[in-house]
Amino acid sequence: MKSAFPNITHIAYEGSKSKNPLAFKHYNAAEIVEGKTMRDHLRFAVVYWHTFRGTGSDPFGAGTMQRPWDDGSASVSNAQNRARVAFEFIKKLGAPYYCWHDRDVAPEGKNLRETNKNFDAVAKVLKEEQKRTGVKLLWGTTNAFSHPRFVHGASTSCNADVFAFAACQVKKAMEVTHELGGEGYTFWGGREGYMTLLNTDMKREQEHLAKFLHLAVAHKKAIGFKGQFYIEPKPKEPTKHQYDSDAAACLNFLREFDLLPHFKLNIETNHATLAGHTMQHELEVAGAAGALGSIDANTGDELLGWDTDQFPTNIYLTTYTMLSVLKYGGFKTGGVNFDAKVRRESFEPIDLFYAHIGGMDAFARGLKIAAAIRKDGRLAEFVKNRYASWDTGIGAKIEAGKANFKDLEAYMLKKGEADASNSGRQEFLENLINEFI
Ligand code: XUL
Ligand code: CO
Repeated sequence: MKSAFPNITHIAYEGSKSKNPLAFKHYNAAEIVEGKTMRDHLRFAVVYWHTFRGTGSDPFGAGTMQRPWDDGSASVSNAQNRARVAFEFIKKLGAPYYCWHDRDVAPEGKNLRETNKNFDAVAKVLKEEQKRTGVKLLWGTTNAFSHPRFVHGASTSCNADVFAFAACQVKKAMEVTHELGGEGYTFWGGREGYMTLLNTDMKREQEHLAKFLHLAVAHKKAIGFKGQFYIEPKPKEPTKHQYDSDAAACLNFLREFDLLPHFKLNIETNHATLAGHTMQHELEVAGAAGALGSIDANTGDELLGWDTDQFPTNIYLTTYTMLSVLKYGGFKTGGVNFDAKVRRESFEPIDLFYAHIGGMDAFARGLKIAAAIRKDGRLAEFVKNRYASWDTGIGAKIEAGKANFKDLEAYMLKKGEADASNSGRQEFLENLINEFI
C-alpha cells in the first residue's frame, strides 16, 4: 500500500529544547512518573471519527479537509483502505490506542444484514492492522444518532422499532469490540433526550434507556466480554436536553436503575463546559463515586459556546485533569482519548500530526506538573489541615456517628460560638500552583 504520510517516519521525543514541530517536547513514552511510564499513565487514544471521517463541514459551509487517500465513496474497499491509513497514522504518532463508532469504520448498507456484513469486512482489516502495529482498541461505541431513523432518539425513541434497531447495532458493535480485544465500550446518548417536553414522556423514556442498558449488560455477560462499560455525560447538543446530562445526573440515573456496578463514566472536557462545570468538577464527582473510568480529552471555545471539540493545549486544564486522575488511582481500563478535531481551516493531513502532538505534549506536561505538585505535598497538606477539626474532638465523634443533635446542642451551649477562624487561602493556593506551571 502506498504511504499516506511518506515524509514522516515516526514522531520522536526530542526534549523541551527541540524546535522540531514534528517531535514531542514533553511526551516521553518510556519516562517514569510516580513509578509508571508516561505511556501507561496516559494511554492515549486517537479517535476514528474526527480524525479519519471529519470533513471540516460546519452548519455554514461544506467540508474542507484534504484526505488524498479517501476516494469519497461509501464503498467497503474505501473503508478498508482508510483503515490502513488510520493505522499508519496512529503507529507513526506513537499512540497506543484508538476508538471508533461502528459507522465510522464501515458504511451503512441497504439493510441491517448488509450493514453488519460491511462492518465484518472492515473489522477484518482492523484486526490485521492491530496485529501488525500493536495499536489496541481502547473502546468501541455505536453511532445511534446520525441516521434519520434516530430522529426521535435511539433507546428513548417513541418508536419501539427504533429501540430494537439500536439494540441490534449495540449487540453487533459490542461483539466486534470483543473480537478486536477492546478494553471498553462507551454509551453516549446523542439523541437520548428531548427537543420539547410537550411531546415527551420523560419517565417512560428514561425507563427505556435503563432497560436498554440492562440488556447490554446481559449481552456482555452472554458473550463473555470483560471490557469496561462507560457512560459519557453531555447536557445537550444535538438535543435541547440529554438525559445523561452531567456526571452527577449519570450517577443518579445509574443508581436509580441498579446499573452503577456495571458502568463507569467517560468524562469529556467540552461536555463539562456545556454543562456549566469545569472538567475538574466532573472528574471529582466521578472519582468520589469510584466511577472515574476514562476521559475524552478536548476543549471548547468559551466565546463560541458550542461543542467545538478542539485539541487541548491549556496546561492548567491538563494539570488539573491529571491531578484528579492521579488522586483517584490513575486509569485502569480507560485513557486519554482525543475526541477532538482539527479546525476547518487546518485542512492538510500534516495538521493531524500537529494537533495530536500538541495534545499529547500538553497532557505529558500536565502529568509531570501534577506529579510534582503531589511530590511537593503542600497542596495536599493544606487541604488535610483545613479539615483538621474532623480528626479529633466533636468532628471525629460526628463522623463516627457518635453524636446526635442533642449532643451537639450540649457541646455548643457549653462552647457558645463555633470556630471558623481559618482563611480559605485561594490566592495563596493559586500562586502555589503557578510555582509549578
Ligand atoms: C459527541 C461525543 C461522541 C462520543 C462517542 O459529543 O463526544 O463522539 O464520544 O459517541
Ligand atoms: Co466524546
